[in-house]
Amino acid sequence: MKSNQQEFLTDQADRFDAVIVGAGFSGLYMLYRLREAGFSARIYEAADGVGGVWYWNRYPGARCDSDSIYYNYTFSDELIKEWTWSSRYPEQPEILRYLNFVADKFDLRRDIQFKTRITSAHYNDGNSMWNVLTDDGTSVSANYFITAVGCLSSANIPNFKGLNRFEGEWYHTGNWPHEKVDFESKRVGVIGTGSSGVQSIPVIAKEAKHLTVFQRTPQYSVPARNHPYNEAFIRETKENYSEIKKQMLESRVGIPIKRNDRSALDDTPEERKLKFEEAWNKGGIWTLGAAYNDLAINEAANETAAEFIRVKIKEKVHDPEAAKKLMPSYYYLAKRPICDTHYYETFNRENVTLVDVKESPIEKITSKGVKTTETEYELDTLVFATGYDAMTGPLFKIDICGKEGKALKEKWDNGAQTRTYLGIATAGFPNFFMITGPESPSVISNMPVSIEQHVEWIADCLQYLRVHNIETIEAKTEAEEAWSKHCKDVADATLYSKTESWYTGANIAGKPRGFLIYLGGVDQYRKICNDVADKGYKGFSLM
Ligand code: FAD
Ligand code: N01
Repeated sequence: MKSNQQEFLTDQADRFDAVIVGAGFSGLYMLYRLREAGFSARIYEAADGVGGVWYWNRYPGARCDSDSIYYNYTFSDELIKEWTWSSRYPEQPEILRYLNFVADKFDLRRDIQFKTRITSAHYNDGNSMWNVLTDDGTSVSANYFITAVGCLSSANIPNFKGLNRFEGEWYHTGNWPHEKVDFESKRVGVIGTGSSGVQSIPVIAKEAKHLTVFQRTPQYSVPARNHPYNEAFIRETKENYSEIKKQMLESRVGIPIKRNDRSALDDTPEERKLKFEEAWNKGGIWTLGAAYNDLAINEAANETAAEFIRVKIKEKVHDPEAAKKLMPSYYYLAKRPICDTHYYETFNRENVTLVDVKESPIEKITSKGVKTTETEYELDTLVFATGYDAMTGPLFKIDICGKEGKALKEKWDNGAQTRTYLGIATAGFPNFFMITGPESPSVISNMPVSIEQHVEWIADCLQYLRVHNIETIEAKTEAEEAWSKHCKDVADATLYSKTESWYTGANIAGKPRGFLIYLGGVDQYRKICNDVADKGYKGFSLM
């Protein structure tokens, strides 16, 4: 007897207008738009549920750091009316509930195949179709291959010697068990102090017998100032959402924050302190960076904000040695900004030890714990908050081959030569679209805004092709060369590309360096994409 899945694949659906990979924010909306436009589409999702990041990241303290009223879909007025966020930065379960609510409301599940990983997608030059293979060996074909794989879905577990010998339990924040992990009376180690570490460390510290934090690079973190939303605020937000949406679209990062159009160096130290204090008191990741217009481009201006935060760390952390270790020196904003709830204060707890692994690097994992060049830390549980092989990582996990069998990984020279047109398409790969692909604003924006823009652009494009009877669309090499150069020029005018981070690939051993994010702002980027479409998809070959 055939299983339900086999029946489905052989009997009805081995050919689609579009195959979409991933059922997070991106894939769900892509499916919705394509269905609305009358295309047949199917999502393949490795997890057994929708949600993407919010399905996988169940670690203690996981929550968004975009204000929730902006960290949602805006395409449906009905959805805005029906869903109410509890607080400024809700926790992971609430965001996952939201995405499940969306999937149910728009009846999306019937076109999603869960627990299925896409392993390869090969373009067939003969019939201009994509042949897509899943990890259960099933093959399907589609006119369009659309990746909604996320920028941060390929977990990075550093290749420490000896991990297989560790006798305790270990977890990566981005692949957290569904059951509660019990830290009570445990000696816990957390490696990594990026956003995931900074969110989880204060929560784990409260529960664990002892927590050892292994820090390689200290971070600038500002207070989140999370709080419940009150009824009046919710009512006002819902009533004015069309105006709020307009402001989101017109902003640089997809969140309506007014940037002070003044250099930090034009104010006196006293005036600057007032401005920074005001932002610090508002909290959140975007406010301090918007206090002046040159913090991300001018070293001296940047240092004023960096020093402001360092002074705050010194004030919060009682032990001067620990405070010193926690003070960052890289350019503020050039690594992904972070906000926290009592992160620095956690290092005042008796049961927390901070280990600087730049000073004494981790040599290996032993059966008992973590051995640095100085000492061995015995642990029952080890948490890897070590981030992701971002941007290209999830794409390279799929064997994607374009015209004449050329692999994406080969074309991009393992990432060293990543070239895209608008971050959506790449030459040599007809009818292939990437949602929030490399060289789009993606991770330096409030992502749902960028996701909606990409999805709508792609859906409009497919309708244009259908109306004009066009079989294939492919980025021109000269268009992508120009776009990649533009991205690089914009990044090189800032401090971002001068700082080692996961933005540049520096967090992954052996990964080629490059800055794969468009920094021109989501407002500007939208205009460019619309202009390309308005000019009959300028920069693309249509056949
Ligand atoms: P994802 O949510 O990553 O979904 C991709 C899906 O594709 C996953 O479910 C994955 O299983 C699936 N997939 C990947 N490869 C395959 C394959 N080969 N076969 C089948 N399935 C596959 N951004 C913000 O703007 N604000 C925030 O506050 C914010 N908070 C974040 C918090 C955390 C902990 C993390 C990790 C990221 C956060 N982000 C935030 C960034 C986040 O990536 C985006 O906001 C958004 O969730 C991305 O949605 P997505 O659908 O594009 O990708
Ligand atoms: O990962 P990260 P993350 N030895 O790469 C350290 C989003 N997000 O999961 O800085 C020792 O930022 C590494 O050290 P260093 C958000 O976009 C959002 O925390 O490379 N340490 C760093 O400290 C975010 O930026 C939220 O020197 C090692 C840490 O591990 C992105 O996801 C929450 C190491 C990794 O930090 C990624 O965040 C969570 C090694 N070999 C995530 N390798 C929100 O709040 C790495 N490290 C919304």
